[in-house]
Amino acid sequence: MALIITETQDAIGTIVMNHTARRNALSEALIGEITLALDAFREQSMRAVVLRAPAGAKVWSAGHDVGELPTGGRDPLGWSDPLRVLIRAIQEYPAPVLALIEGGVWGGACELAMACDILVATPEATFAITPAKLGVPYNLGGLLTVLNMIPLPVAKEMLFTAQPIPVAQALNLGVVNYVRPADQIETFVYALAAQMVANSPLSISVMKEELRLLSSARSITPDLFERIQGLRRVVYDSHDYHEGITAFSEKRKPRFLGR
Ligand code: YXS
Repeated sequence: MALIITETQDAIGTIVMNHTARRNALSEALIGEITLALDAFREQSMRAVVLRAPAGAKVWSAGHDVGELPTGGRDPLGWSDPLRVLIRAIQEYPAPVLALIEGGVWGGACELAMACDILVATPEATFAITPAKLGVPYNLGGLLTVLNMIPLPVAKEMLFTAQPIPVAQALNLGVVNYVRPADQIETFVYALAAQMVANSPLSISVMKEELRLLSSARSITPDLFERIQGLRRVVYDSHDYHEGITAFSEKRKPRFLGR
């Protein structure tokens, strides 16, 4: 069963995440279909991509598929983790990717939305960054995506509370470009995409890549890298990480012991 619906029109490719039974949890299978669609759009020289859930969705995406997170002893968000692969695919796609957001955006799906170039959401949309709720040590690249989008105090609030923020706050912060009612958002997003499609694709793709390189340019020493890897290993090897994952699968609140 296809987990996405794709269409192309006027040099705009559309990907509808359509695994609604699992609230578009970003499983390896769903991510595989999305990345294949992006490859096809690149082949077809699509000059803009719209990433969305079905119209009227209450959940845009429930984030990383928790059932696919390792239960301990292995970095849950390593370089080749499907979510990391998807984030890079979006950031490296050589044209604007517009997130059309309806419903709740959870966990790693917040980073997916923030990896897009333009975010347009309905008034009901919410954003919750949830590693702390599961005991997950988010990875450096993921935190950089967040930090490039959200002022530090708000990023810390979202990361430490794991609670959703309303789209009005996201708009005030500049995380979201526009808020439009559900009955107008589709027309608005495709008109915005059409404006970009009418411009020079070469100029836009080069500027998108320049901005990606500039926003990820950070000096990090081997010592610093190894210290961070060690800190994260303590977390994903901990009782609390295993408890967070287990509690989710058992549909109960986790009991974190701080070890
Ligand atoms: O019980 P069944 O088998 O029907 O499955 C249920 C849910 O278990 C499943 N599902 C998920 N499965 C794997 N991973 C997920 N992230 C996930 N989310 C949902 O989908 C079926 C329907 O879910 P249900 O009944 O809860 O739907 P609902 O409409 O009542 O509630 C929708 C949500 C999104 C509010 C609720 O499903 C929810 O809170 N999901 C978890 C959101 C979340 O905490 N995501 C973070 C995932 S971890 C992640 O992204 C990163 C690793 S991190 O944590 O670092 O950010």
